[in-house]
Amino acid sequence: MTPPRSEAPATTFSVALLEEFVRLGVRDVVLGPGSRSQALALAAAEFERVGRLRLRVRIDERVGGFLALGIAVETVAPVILITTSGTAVANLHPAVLEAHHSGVPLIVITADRPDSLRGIGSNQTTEQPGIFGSAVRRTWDVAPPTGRPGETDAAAALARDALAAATGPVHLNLAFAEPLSSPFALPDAPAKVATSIADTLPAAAPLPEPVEGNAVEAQSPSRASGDGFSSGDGTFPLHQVPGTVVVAGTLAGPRAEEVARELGAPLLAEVTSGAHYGPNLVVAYRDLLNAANFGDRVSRVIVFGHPTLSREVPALIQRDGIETVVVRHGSAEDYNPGHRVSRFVEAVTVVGEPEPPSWAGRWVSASRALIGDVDTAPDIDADAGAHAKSELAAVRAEVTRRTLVEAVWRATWPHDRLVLGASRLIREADKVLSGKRITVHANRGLAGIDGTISTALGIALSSTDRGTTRALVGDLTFLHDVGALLFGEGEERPRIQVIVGNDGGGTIFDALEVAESAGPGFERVLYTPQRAPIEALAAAYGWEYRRADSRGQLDQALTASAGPTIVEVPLPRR
Ligand SMILES: Cc1ncc(C[n+]2csc(CCOP(=O)(O)OP(=O)(O)O)c2C)c(N)n1
Ligand SMILES: [Mg+2]
Repeated sequence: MTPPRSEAPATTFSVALLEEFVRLGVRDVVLGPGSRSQALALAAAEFERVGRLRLRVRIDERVGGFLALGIAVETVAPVILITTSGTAVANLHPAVLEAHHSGVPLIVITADRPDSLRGIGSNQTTEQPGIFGSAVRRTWDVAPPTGRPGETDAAAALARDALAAATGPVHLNLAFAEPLSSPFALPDAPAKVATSIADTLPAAAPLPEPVEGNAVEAQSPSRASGDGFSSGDGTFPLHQVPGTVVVAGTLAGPRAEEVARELGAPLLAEVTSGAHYGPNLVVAYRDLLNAANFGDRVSRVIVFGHPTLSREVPALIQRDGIETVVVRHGSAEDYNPGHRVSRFVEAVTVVGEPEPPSWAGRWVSASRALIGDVDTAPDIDADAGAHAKSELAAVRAEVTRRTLVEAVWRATWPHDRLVLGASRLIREADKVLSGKRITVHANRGLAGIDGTISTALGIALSSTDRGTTRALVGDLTFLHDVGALLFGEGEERPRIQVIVGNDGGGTIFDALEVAESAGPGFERVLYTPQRAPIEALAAAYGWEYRRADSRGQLDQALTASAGPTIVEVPLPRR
């Protein structure tokens, strides 16, 4: 479709750019308000009006950045993020870094002043090209459109180039000169849209030359490569080696579980791996890696995804005599503890017979024995009165970290989504939760406590499974991203519960050795105590609020609500 002509070249260019992104299958845009980016923002609003894009508007660009990240994670497709110039751009940096380390495609479009107005103290003008350093796969700094012939083709070519480069975040810095926009309208009839990005992305065909403008190539991340990497289709054959274990970190996905089964290997899968299920799952992998006849029998480790939740896994890989094969998963850096990984491969196939079932079986039963069950199972021989009494006691019991993560896990089904914030609760979850095939996400690229509610909102807004998204976070993680609770008038309010384990500060630091010896300064600078009234915050931002003091109240709260709800769970510090 030829984009409508408009009087402002800024608008004509912006419409042509979005038109091409939409044609190629991009469906989601997140933006923050601003004057310099008005042509892009108004164009995005118009594409949404005619049903060709979904648009989310957030006033805080840090929130918008993580919201876009959550949408991209859930839809497995690139998301456009639009901001004005100045500090607005810098507010995207945390989400860009997380996207870079996790390989999440974000198309960051920042508005800027023309070159002639840069470097002379113009209002809201800083050095934007290159601001994200090597955290973006590629950067373009594009001169302002002037209305000369061929500019809309250049805009379309830029969109194609950007999408082709978006294996993680990319940065389009677009200069705009006055007039910054002019009115225009798209035809009402919705154009035929592609159903999936895979249907529309240009295949291996040669891509057009980069658009005229100043393309700043970002340093490409270093990629170690393995020796002897093999077969023509890029798949590495895994032969049977006694003592093999499969490790699955964040973003590993179901292939890790399959390979563990095909090899007959214990599956040491983190709770966020997307492979935390199946007959070979070993929940108590930390303990067993340090136990005689288990950890010391390991000879080979196959790693999927990015393991971050234990010290034992990187320690294992650094032991003498261990061979490690890492299957890449699209992140910026290869996982390589102590530089001891023997091979990096793109994919694996299992060759030959699995190990005897006793190898994985021993790990699985030892793990079950170690984890046990905190839920006191009712004794069927006991009389009815005693049974009722013990059930009542369980319902009234205080919530602990373990019962909190177990209750959230129980309440979550395949059509739901679970987002785990960084800090203690995710570690507790990883230590005790049994296998269940549900979708779990955590920002483990850099494991920041920032942006967790925003990310969860992005996931909740994009999930088409009509379930509930639950974000389980600590109190500091909640307060860090409290601005994400703001829904502007008319912005969609998804089915989401933010469950806050409130222990009054950062209790993860209590586990540091220094906690024993440090003076009173420890409380101030590490624990960072807080007593913010979460109920009042919920009221201020228009969220439903529930407080769960007991396990019974928690179970009720987790299954009760439909709209955005905060569930506060007081937790003891120790
Ligand atoms: C953006 C960012 N700042 C600081 C940190 C360091 N950090 C890790 S955990 C944590 C405390 C988290 O406290 P809370 O969310 O209450 O969880 P708790 O440990 O109490 O369960 C901090 C500050 C981080 N990971 N990310
Ligand atoms: Mg806390």
